[in-house]
Amino acid sequence: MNIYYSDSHLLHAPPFEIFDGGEKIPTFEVPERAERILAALKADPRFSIHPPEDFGLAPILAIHDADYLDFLRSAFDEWQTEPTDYAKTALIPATFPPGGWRRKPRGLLGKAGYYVMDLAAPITAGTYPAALGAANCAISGAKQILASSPTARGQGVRVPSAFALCRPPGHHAGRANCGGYCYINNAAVAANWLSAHGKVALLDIDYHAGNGTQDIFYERADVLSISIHADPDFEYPYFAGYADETGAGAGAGFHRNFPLPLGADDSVYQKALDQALELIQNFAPKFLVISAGMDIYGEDPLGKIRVTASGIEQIGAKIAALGLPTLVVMEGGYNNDALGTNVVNFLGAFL
Ligand code: SP5
Ligand code: ZN
Repeated sequence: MNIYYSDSHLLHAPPFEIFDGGEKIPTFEVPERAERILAALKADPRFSIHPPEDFGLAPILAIHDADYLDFLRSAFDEWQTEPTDYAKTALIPATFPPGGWRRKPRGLLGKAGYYVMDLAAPITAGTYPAALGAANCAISGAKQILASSPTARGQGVRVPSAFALCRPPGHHAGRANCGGYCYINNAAVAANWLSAHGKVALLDIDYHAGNGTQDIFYERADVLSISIHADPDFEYPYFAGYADETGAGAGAGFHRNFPLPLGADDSVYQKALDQALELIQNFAPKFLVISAGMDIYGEDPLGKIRVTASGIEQIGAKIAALGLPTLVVMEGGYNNDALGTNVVNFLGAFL
């Protein structure tokens, strides 16, 4: 399997995030995450590591708001020019518009409150190039599964799959927002890129609801987006990911959420997965994109559901059994000791 990975993720290493209770903590979303996954993949001859191709801004601007992207590009430098009495290493706004307030201020901190969803998406000097690198990894993987998808698949021809080792992750980034460690929605960029060549299903198995992906594809019928996650009534991102959110306009019926109770185990998880996979089968997409968060793992420091290591393997096996050209895109997962093994076990199912 081809793996797409860029060292550019190292440019993004925020020194802290603000956690529940206002606690300033070292961020969970660290470069070591990608390094651990890369090491595990390198140690296994079934995987070959490739640098991404540079696709420029067009495929990103196809799903993200141009002014938002420009904010991401320029925010850190613009912030540096403002006189303040505090150190400026990581931009985190402290004022956010409540529902219905849609003014976009011209000043930097006002724009930050407008575009940033929470206190877990610090913007540092290297955030933008790192996020671009991750998006290019996702598109590179998409390009590879497109190139190796036979128009009429013969017997015994292997179904293509690829893995984009994206960091920072993407699924909380909507059309015009960052949040939850995410800046550019890598999986959505890749899914949209593939949608020019046929219908796409995007299945998000990260522990947290994929609010960004939901936002981006909510009114589209050519991309079926499905997210299985901890119930947002009790868990981040709180304001999206509910079962009754099923798409709108032309996209009515083409988004689905499967909120799970906190403490859900393998059997609860697999039941939701079976329903999601049935929806995908009925949709009959040409391509499948997986937002693969490993924070569903029972021992994850941010997760409160209890999927086991073999459960993760089984999730991979069931998804692979769909027999679709599949791009797997890395999202969350914060148990660094287990991350490499969980990713390898998940990907192994596609080989
Ligand atoms: C990509 C991804 O997995 N982003 C996750 C971002 C989560 N950010 C805030 C989490 C705060 C949740 N607090 C619950 C306490 C759990 N011990
Ligand atoms: Zn997550």
